[in-house]
Amino acid sequence: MKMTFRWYGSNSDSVSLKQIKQIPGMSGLMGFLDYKAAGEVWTEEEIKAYIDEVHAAGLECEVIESVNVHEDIKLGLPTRDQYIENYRITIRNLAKYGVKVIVYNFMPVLDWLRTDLARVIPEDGSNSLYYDEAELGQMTPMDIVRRTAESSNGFSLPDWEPERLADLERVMKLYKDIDEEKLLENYKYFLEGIIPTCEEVGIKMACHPDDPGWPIFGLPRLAHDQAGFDKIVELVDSPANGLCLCTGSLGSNVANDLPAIIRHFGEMGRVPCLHVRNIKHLGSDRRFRESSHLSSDGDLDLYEIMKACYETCPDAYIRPDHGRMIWDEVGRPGYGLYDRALGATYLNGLWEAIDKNAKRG
Ligand SMILES: [Mn+2]
Repeated sequence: MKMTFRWYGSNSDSVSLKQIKQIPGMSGLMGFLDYKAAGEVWTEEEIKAYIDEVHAAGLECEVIESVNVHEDIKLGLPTRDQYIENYRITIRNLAKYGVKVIVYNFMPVLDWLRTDLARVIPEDGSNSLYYDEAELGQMTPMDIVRRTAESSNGFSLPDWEPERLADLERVMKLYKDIDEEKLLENYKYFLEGIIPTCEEVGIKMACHPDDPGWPIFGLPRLAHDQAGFDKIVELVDSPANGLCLCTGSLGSNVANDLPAIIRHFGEMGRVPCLHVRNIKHLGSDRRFRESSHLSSDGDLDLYEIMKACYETCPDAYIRPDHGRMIWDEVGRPGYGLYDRALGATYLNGLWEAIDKNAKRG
């Protein structure tokens, strides 16, 4: 296991590489060029500049999260071939600088979604990301985009880039005739286009789950339970066609048994990386907040999750996912320093205990 941290670059992150380096046990980043639009080639110069800076801070950058998939690929439009070719060039360029895993998702139009980015947790006065399906039901997609942009403390949010969402209504209409089956077909075409390149250069793709873990606004979604992921890993039968199991995203759906899902795909050799965080359901199965990582603060058993990882995918990259905002920190919602650092330390502690126990037999 390698413990990593998400970082957006020195121009757009409230957290510095020096601070990340000082978190105990931190091996490196899940890095990101946040200025690249979906479909654009990531040039060697851009990648080199970013990774040189990370290396200079004494950290690795073996995971990139994310290289976004252009909407035309998901829609299966004729222009997809050019975007797939661009994606292949990006894969090759990243491999040249030591990248081993690329996280991505195949969610139509809207990525992760919350109805409140700073919901105060009454018990301790911290705040965290919050979701209420009933509240979302009162909103249009444009409402949620506006609200998300307005409450992000001035930081750009991953996958909520204004350019990408500017023609939201037009793109939503294009999905009218696309059901799950058609989306899966378009997904297969994409994977068949890129997986041979990944195999050639030694990169693994890692599909991030839908968040929350069910379809929203009538858009089809494929990646939110074991059955859905079974279909995805079968699309192209290769270890390079892998998953980024995100416990918070999958955990939003109360039917998901996280340790069992990790074991299932871990044993298949399809889990190159995980996001590990906790979530607390609030009286209804579609109303939840993100809690601290500690098992007893939420609904997920982080000990069983880390144990499943230790036993079935011990070489995976892990990062603490979103954290709460604590100690009056101001930063990108979900991506402050303090609570994620506490999360990493807790996960490292669980890992050490599991490891020592296993070695004592
Ligand atoms: Mn995640």
